Amino acid sequence: MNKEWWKNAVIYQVYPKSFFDTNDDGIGDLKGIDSKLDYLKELGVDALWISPCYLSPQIDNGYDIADYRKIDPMFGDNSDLEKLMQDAHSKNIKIIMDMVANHTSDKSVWFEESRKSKDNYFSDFYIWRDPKEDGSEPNNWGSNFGGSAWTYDSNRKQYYLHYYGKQQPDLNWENPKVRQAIYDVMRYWKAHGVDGWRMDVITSISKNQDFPNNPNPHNLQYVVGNQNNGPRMHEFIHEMNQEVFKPFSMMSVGEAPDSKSKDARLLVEPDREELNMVFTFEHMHVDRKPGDVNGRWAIQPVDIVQLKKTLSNWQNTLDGHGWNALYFENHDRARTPSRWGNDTKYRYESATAFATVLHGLKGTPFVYQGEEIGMTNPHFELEDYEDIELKTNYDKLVKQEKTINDVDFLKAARKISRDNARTPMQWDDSKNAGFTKGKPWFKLNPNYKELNVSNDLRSDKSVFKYYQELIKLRHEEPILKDGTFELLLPDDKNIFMYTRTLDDKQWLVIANLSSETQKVETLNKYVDFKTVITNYDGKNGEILGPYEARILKK
Ligand code: TEU
Ligand code: CA
Repeated sequence: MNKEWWKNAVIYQVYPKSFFDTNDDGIGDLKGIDSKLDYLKELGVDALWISPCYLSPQIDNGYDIADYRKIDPMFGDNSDLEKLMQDAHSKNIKIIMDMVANHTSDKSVWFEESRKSKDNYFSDFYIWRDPKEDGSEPNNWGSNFGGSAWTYDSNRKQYYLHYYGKQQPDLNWENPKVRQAIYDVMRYWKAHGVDGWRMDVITSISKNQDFPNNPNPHNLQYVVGNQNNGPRMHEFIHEMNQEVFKPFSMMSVGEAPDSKSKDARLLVEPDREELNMVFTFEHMHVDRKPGDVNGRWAIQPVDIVQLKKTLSNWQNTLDGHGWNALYFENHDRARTPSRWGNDTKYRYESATAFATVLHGLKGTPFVYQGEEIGMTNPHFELEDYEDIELKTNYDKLVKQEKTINDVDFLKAARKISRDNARTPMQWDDSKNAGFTKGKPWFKLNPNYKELNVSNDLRSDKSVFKYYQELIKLRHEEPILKDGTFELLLPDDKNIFMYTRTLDDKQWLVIANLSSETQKVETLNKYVDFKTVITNYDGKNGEILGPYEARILKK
C-alpha cells in the first residue's frame, strides 16, 4: 500500500446523525452509511471521515464522548462499524475516525471517578484547580460555549476546566496516563480496521500551566482568548505519532484553530513526525469583522482578496515542507453557495466555482456531505436551531452582554451558524427527502423537493457530476498533486486565478467569484490553452459569466 495514499485522495466527511436513517428512528446510522457506499464510490472519494459516533449524551452531537470504545446505540453497535469498515475496504474506501482527545463527556467514567476524590487513579485525568480566595474561578478564561471555562464541583471543592461546554471537561495531557489511555483507544480501533484519524481541536491539548489571564480589551467577565498552541503541544503530538500513527501507518489530520501557516508548518513537516495535515481556520474568517467583540457573529461580506491571500499563503508556506488539507465546508461551517456564493440564481455556478478553486489547489480536498449536490443554508428562525454553540452564544451576546441584537444575531446565524450544515441529507423529493421514514431529529431544509441527489443527477447542471469530474482529475493528473502554485491577479476583488506548473506542463485555474460578468484581459495570454473542466459552455474568451470557472491546460 502506498503510505502516502492521502496525497492523491479526496476525503468525504459524513455527519452520521444527518446522513441516512435505516431504522426509522429519525437519526442517521452506521447501516445508513454502509448502504450508501455505492453512491460514494460513484462520486469517486477515497476515504470517509466519520464524525464521532461513540457513546455520548449528545450535548455537542457526539463531540462529548462518554465511552471511546463503544458505538452509541443511536448509531448502531460496534459490529455495525466493523461491517462498515469491511464493506468500505472491499470497495477500496478507507475509514478515518474522529478522535476527540482534548475533552470527554462529563458522563465518561473517567470524569465520574475523577470528581469523586483527589486521590484515586482518575483524579488527575482532568484539570482541577482551587478557587481563588474569594471563591471565584482560577482565571478569566471563557468557554467557547459561553460563560467561564471553569465549573465548580461541590464534591472536590475545586473548579475543572472546559474549553467547550461544562459537560465537556478537558483532559489533563500533562498526565502520562491520560495520554496512554488515548493512544490505547486509537490502537483499539486500528485493530478493528480504522485507517486514520481526524484529531478534534488537537492544538488545544497543551495548556499553559501558569494559567495566565487572557488580555481583556473589552472588559468582560470571561474572555475567550487564544488558549491554543500551548507549550507542550508539539511534544505531545510527536509522542502520539511515535505511539500510534507511525507504528500503525495511520493517516492523521488535525483540527488547528488559531494556527497560522508558520505554526502549521511545524505540525506537518514530515521529518518532525507529528501530523500529516491540519485544517486551518484562517481562510474561514474572511467574512468576519476582525477584532469585534461578537467574534464570529460579527459578519461582513466575503473578502475575496483576503481569501486568496490566506489560501496562497498556506500554499506557499507549506510548499516543500508539508501538506495542506483543503476545505470550505464541514459540520461547523455553513454551506458555501449561501455563505460566499449565490444560493438562488447561481447556486450551481457558485457551488462549482468554489469547488474549482479549492480542488485545483495543492493538498487533499475534503468534501462535506451534501456539498457534492450544492446544498444550501436553510434560513431557519431562531427557534429552529439546535446547536449548543448557537444557543450559548445567543444567551451570552444577545441576552447577557447585549453586544448584538436579536435581528443581527439571526442574520449572522443564517449565514454562518454550524447548524446550516447539519440539516439532513437530501436524497430525493419524497417525505423528509428520503432521509428517514420516521420523525427527523432535526428539521430539513424546506428546499429538498427541488434540491436533492436524485434531481441533481438528472439535471444538466449537476453539481455531483462536476465534483465527480474534479475527483477524477485529482486521481489522474499528477500536476494536481505535485505542480507548484502561483497566484495571479492577487488584488482582483472578484477573480480567483492561479497556475499549477509541473515540468513543461501548466494548468490555469480561474473563477469569477461574483454574480456579475467580469472581463479578464489576462485570459488573452491563454487563448491556446485547452479546457480541462468548466461549469459554463467552454468558450475560452476573456469574458467570465457570473461564477464561471475554468481549468485550462497548455
Ligand atoms: O470544533 C472546534 C471549534 O473551534 C469550533 O467549535 C468552533 O467553535 C466553531 O467552528 C466556530 O468557529 C471542534 C468540532 O469540530 C466541533 O464540532 C466541536 O463542537 C468542538 O470541536 C468541540 O469538540
Ligand atoms: Ca437510525
